[in-house]
Amino acid sequence: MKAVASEPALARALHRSYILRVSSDTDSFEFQVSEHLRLSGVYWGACALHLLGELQSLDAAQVVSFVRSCQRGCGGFGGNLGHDAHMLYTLSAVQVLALFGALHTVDAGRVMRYVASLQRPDGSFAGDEWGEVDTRFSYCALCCASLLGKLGDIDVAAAVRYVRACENFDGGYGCEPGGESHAGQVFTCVGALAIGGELGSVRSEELAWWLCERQTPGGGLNGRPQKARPDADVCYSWWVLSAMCLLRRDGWIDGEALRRFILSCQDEEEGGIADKPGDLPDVFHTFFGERGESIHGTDGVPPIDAAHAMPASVMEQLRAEQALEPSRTLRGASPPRPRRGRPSSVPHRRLQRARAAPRRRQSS
Ligand code: GRG
Repeated sequence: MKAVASEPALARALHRSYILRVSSDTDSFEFQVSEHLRLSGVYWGACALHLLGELQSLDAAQVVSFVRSCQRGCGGFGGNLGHDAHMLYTLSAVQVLALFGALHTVDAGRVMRYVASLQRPDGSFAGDEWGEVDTRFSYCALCCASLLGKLGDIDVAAAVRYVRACENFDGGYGCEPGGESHAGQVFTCVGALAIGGELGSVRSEELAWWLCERQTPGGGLNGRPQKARPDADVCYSWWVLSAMCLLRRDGWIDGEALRRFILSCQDEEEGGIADKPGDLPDVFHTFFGERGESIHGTDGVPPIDAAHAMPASVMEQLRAEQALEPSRTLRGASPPRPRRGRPSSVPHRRLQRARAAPRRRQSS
């Protein structure tokens, strides 16, 4: 009888061991070269373990204490002990504390004073005191404020106006007004608009077309048009899909082909997920690969809040706690939960036919 090849599946136990191994092997090359972004590494690793139902494998008290020691006098957090504060690591710190149910251990008002100090008159945010401006930092500011239940501490209307000014003719978004559309920036802008309560201002159809055209013949996703092949990278499973989820159009891509691509990037002997098939795995791509699985509801990975990039269960708990606080200033409800499956109005086959047909582009 012919042997039936076993279906590929997420190697959950191997990924758990991989994350724990690379987090504790402090002498490794990878650990040494990621010193400057340790706090984000902790977020990727802890969140990946949470999605595997294995957060308890980490020593919560040790992680929370490390995060708190990265806080600087200004209220923001650096990427590691003694490093300068930056918006990127301030968000990672807040996310890790939320994952461990330890947000109450920091003074939220102090963190928000740092975040608010980086908002400029045009509504944009700088990443740190040196002034680089990018829509990534707008997202970090809005996400931090939302997780801390303190959206009222920043000028949300101005922040949203700035993000909207970064929209391009193709429906995508860049890192500043006029900047090239890129899937990473699309995530930050759509996430920022969702948190700011202005998701309705997105040209959803145009943007969803641009996003679903990021799927390559191998099933993976790339970050922008006109890339040389092979250009798909596992991290775009998150940047693209989360934006599509928020727009409720995640069914416009072929989820099964994407799943096959993500699984083909797994190291099936040592664990971990790489950016592309055959490359060495790392924690960043392990985290984003799992998230792609989460959005499609496959391999038992639980749902994720696409706007806050946090497990949905953690967000539910946080919102329940904040609802009890009289000072809560969050405007409106949480953004829509990620949808599972494809919307019936645009079945995948119809989309493929539509892709093959010529279509009119909106001019700038
Ligand atoms: C909490 C999930 C989360 C994020 C925090 C930092 C941040 C907010 C978002 C970053 C969004 C972003 C810009 C992602 C893109 C990352 C990436 C793979 C960049 C590579 O850029 P290129 O130009 O890659 O080298 P391509 O693939 O376009 O050639």
